Amino acid sequence: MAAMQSAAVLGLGAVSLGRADAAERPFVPAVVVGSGYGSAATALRLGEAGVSTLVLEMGRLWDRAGEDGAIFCSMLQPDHRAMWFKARTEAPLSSLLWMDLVNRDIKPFAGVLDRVHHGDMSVYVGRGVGGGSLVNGGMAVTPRRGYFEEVLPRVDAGEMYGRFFPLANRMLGVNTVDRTWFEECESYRYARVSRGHAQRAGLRTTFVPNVYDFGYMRREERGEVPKSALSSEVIYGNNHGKRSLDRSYLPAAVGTGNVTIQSLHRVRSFRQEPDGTYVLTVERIDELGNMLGTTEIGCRWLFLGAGSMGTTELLLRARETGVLPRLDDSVGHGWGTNGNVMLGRALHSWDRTGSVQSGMPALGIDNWDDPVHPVFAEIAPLPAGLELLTSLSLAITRNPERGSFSYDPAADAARLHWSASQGKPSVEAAKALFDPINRANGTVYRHDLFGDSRAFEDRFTYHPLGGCVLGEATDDFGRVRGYRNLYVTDGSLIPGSTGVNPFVTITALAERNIDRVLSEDF
Ligand code: FAE
Repeated sequence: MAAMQSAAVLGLGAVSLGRADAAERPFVPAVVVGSGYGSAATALRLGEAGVSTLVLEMGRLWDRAGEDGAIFCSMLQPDHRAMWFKARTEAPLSSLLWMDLVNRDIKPFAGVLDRVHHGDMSVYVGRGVGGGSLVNGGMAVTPRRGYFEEVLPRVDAGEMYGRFFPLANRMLGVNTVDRTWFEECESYRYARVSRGHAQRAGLRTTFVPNVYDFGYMRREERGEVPKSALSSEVIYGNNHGKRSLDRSYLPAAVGTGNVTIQSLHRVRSFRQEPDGTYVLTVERIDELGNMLGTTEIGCRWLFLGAGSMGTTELLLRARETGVLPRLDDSVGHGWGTNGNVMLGRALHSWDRTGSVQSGMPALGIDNWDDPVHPVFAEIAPLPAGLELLTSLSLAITRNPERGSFSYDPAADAARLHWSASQGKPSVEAAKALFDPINRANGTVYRHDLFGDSRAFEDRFTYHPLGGCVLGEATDDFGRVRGYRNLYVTDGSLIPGSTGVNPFVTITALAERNIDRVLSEDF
């Protein structure tokens, strides 16, 4: 497989970023901020159209092996590579038997996973060239058409399901697990056990496609190739097997000859010049967080793909500091958690889940048709390397609550407003699904996994969505209202919920929007 190809293919350094005065200021036709799903799709299509494009990513390029010969560290032995400038890891499952056995002290570094704290809610995001694709579970789910139409009613669903979802799936390298192998392999025993429990409660499960190469995973199980998914790798990066964006869209974008990616470049702010061009203020940092300097870069077309949290902050700062006063009032609204709740159930001794668990989920409990509490629950691994007799789930629920952002001038940062009570609908829905599963199987919730005695963890999300909602803060194709040649191209366009894991939707929507923008605005 095309592993470890990133550095050369991504061809860094082709644009030299000079001093900050206008005469010397580098100018590129298009800038894309961030290098996650929306950005990667946008950069590729710009490059193919012959538009010289610079991608600015605040995280590092994950191309160099550490002293242990691996690019990423494993979940079981996290080190400085694990997290974005933290002194201690902040894993979603923070305790076992109420003991602080999971997290480790680490050296602050430009690591791959960030947990951004905002009062009662914290948000996990990927940092690096490839954004969330570096850390996520690879679950590549096309949402139900009916729900998609409800969430984004102004988007032509026929075109999405006929053209852009298939395109996104193809480009991302989505594949499905071989059913025969799934039924007999050791590494999905945990999923089969949970499926059995769901079925006993009369519930339906469904196979979930993934961008992890299932052929590679089978060879891992046979001991033929270095292990990744079967070696507790997920959330802090996968050394093999996963088709993250640095192995799909981004090399293709750079391969057009028109796209350059600069890592460790954090866009601080941007303004518009009287001639309508944009000037970005960009901080260059090193892997230890030292500031190397600030640079200005000019561009004609500016695409914001810094993720729901990053893009919303950039636009909010621009509006609230008076730099882009015509930005719509809806910027900073319509944010949601995709109804995320995590929970674990303690199983009987005969329900062994296995000490080797694939880090890439392949099954979900699909109860989205429930009229009161629709839930799509991913059967998640607990790859601790030992038998824990536990079934872990990440439930995606239909939570109507929405958060909003305000600008804090003292910190020059966006603050998310989301109160603990807003997680209640998610917890109720997860309970409505898993209480009957427990009853049917004589199992109970674990209360020792999330730092206190709660069974349902709704204080974090993996799926931040919204903040610059399509058709509100932007037009129906991501053009930011009030300003020409300024676009949003990431999860912030989606109003808080997709009903399934979101990256396929984010990618397909970005493909649709850039297709229209290239034909009308260039
Ligand atoms: P995203 O991928 O977050 O990329 C934004 C990029 O912009 C990042 O690389 C940032 O470092 C960068 N950035 C931010 N601010 C700046 C700035 N000021 N200057 C320069 N760069 C900046 O955005 N989704 C699924 O569909 N399936 C899964 O199995 C799944 N599992 C997940 C597991 C974990 C642990 C996590 C954290 C997420 C998971 N997700 C999953 C969510 C998915 O990764 C996420 O929805 C997408 O990555 C969001 O894509 P965006 O393009 O919006």
